[in-house]
Amino acid sequence: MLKDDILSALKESGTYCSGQVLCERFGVTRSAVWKAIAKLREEGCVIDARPNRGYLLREEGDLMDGRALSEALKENSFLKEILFFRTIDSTNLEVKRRAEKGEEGPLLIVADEQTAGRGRRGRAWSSPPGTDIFMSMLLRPKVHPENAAMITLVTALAVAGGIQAATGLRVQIKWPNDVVIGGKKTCGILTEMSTDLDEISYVVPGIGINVNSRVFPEEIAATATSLCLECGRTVHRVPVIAEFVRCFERYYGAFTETEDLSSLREVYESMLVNRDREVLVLDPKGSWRGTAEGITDKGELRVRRTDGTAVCVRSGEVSVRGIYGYV
Ligand code: BTX
Repeated sequence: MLKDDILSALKESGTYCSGQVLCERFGVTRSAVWKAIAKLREEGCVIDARPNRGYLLREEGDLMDGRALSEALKENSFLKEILFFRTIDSTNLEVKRRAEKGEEGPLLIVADEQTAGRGRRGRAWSSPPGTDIFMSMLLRPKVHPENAAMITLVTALAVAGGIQAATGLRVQIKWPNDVVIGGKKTCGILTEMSTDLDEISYVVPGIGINVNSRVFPEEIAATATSLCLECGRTVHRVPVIAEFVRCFERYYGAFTETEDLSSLREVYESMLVNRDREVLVLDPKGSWRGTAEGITDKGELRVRRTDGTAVCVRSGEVSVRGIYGYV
């Protein structure tokens, strides 16, 4: 892409680069160069333009492309394939289309923008271009379908671990699968599954991480945050993805070995934002309050009711809220 070539040329030069030189080097018109510069600015690059001197790259922003992703993940032995899309309807939909055609996986699809990003239960996931991470994996685990819901918790753990490793931020998990920083949502996970008789055909964990978004649609502005807002600087997406994959490989391996979370429970609980907090359990049969104590080996939330009895709450059947708000 011309804009990627121009960015490389500006980086190489380190000083002002004339528009004429760029036109000649890439065999394009001045207006094509100008359009590419405008696109780079849209993606967060800070570029000075001066008459007679040309363009100077002051700040790189965060560009993501397939080359950078493959390079960052070249040591990984878990994923058989990594694909990058500049724009797509939904990475979950693309993985499912490929799974239905018989692709084996493990496959990772990453997109810079989604035009139909999906949340759970038909909700939407805000997916603007140039700033955040939208990715999905194709997995074909040999576990009982009943245990597949735990993959969502494994994914949340890997996202939390990946963000922590890449940024140093203190990350927490709102059971079962929201990754939160400072009490606000920075990641959502949508896991979809297809079964064939009593066996899993495939599982698709889809992950949206707010990385460099600075403003959010009004309806989520109070509950959403991003890595950039929390760190106070632009965060590069590729290292976050690479650290996530590293963590995921380890945690997923531990899960598939025992088909439960026995070896991950401790680390999950250490990140659990609900732990020892009062929660409101939104059971369709009637909401009730209690104190969250931790999770079980099957990934249920252990909640102590006010009458002293302990109840294990399953994800998918109920949701949990903090009694004063989102967490
Ligand atoms: P969820 O149902 O838990 O969350 C959706 C709700 O979260 C929305 O109704 C809205 O209130 C809020 N929300 C929407 N966008 C954002 C955002 N960017 N940050 C914080 N809050 C938001 C969570 O569903 C599952 C999201 C999975 C998204 C990934 S992206 C890659 C993959 N492809 C795809 O289409 N979905 C997944």
